[in-house]
Amino acid sequence: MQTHPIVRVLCVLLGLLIWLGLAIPPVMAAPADPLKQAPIEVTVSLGNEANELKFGPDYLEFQTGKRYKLILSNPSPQKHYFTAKDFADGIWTQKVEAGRVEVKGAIHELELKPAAIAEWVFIPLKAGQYEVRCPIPGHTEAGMRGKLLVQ
Ligand SMILES: [Cu+2]
Repeated sequence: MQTHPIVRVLCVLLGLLIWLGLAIPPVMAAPADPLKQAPIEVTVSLGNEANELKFGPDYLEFQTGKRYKLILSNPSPQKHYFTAKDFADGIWTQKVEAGRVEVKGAIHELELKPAAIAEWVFIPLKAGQYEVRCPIPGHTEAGMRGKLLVQ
């Protein structure tokens, strides 16, 4: 008994549709995991070799949802702080790495002794304009302050 030509055509079309369905990857890809984003590196120095009381640079911009690695260094001959409490309240800190130590959890303030380097990895969550300063007596007043803008 012969199969009707229409049936054969329909079978070929059905096979083609099934094959296409398997061959086409899902259109909706999962959103990128922010934790898997390569961090955007931002470097700030606390003071400088000439012992000037300032941050370099003293203005930084961030975007919510992006992953950052803020590299803090102190090239000056005295200790300094990076104090940005409101900024720190609006970010999610993944970790702070300094030397062979990694600290996890909320961080509000870092103290860097001369020649120290610390890396702060975080994702900004809340837009706003924040202040960073060094609260050692006289330092903020002398110019050790900066602005942090989160867009
Ligand atoms: Cu200072």
